[in-house]
Amino acid sequence: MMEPIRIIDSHTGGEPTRVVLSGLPDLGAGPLSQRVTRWRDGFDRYRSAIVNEPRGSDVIVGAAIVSPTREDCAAGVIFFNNVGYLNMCGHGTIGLMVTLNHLGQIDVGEHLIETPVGVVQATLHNANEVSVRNVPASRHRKAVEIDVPGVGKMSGDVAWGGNWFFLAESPGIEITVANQQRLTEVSWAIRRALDAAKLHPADGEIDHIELFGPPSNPEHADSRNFVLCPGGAYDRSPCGTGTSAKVACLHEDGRLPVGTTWRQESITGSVFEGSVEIVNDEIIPTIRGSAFITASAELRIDESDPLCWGITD
Ligand code: PYC
Repeated sequence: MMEPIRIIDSHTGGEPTRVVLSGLPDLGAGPLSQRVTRWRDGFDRYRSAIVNEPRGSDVIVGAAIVSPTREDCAAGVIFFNNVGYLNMCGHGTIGLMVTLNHLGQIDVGEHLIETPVGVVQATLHNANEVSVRNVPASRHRKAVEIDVPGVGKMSGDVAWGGNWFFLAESPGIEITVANQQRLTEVSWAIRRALDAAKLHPADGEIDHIELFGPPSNPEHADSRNFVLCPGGAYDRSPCGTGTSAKVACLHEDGRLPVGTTWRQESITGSVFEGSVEIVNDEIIPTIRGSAFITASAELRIDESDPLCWGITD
């Protein structure tokens, strides 16, 4: 039997994070982006074993703790999901911080976390609440017109918030869990339209679609969103990198001055607060949300089990 994989599960505003504490093959040293490549090329079945069925589901985001390259970082982290690896993950960083505190590895206060796209500054406010001062966010293209089969012409922004997003108003579909199937179909159609229009930036793929509608209660939130993740699951949280991309666009439109707060509600009703700072002409978003521990376990990989590496296509 192989060494078990130790995990702690949490959810951030409804979106699960599975923090991996041990049991992964050695990914070597060096920049985290290189370690992602080594993992993808040499050991991808571990990703599948950890997050895919029968142990996981399409919704789970994995967060493997790795040694940081910088001594001032509390941890390095590689995020992954049912289809691959994420650059950065906001809800996952909140889950990671709450998990590290649960393990007694960090206290309330500021900590640096290294991700494959840069170092983020995370503040643990108490056992559950975390702010993440993210990597710089920016709008790449404003009001891009695309023709979406079955929907018609849509206009939206392409923006980076640690992952690439297409952000648009929902085309007349109310953002409710009851409508998640239709929202998913439309968001896939948008992804295909972005492919057809060759709108992807040179250094990445727009693999997250974010649709907006009115909040359930304007006293509690400014907007409600639906976010389709790369592997087809929708984010149960307001999406940390998606909220970062949103606040960057709002700031560039003059709708979110420095010092003000945007309250982004998710399809499940959970809320992240977002704000921006300007440093060296770059927009630095901060998002704040809460996570709760849900489980602590050892995953067993028994190679006599034909599905021990997860169910894949
Ligand atoms: O919170 O940044 C996020 C995120 C990305 C994918 C799922 N959640």
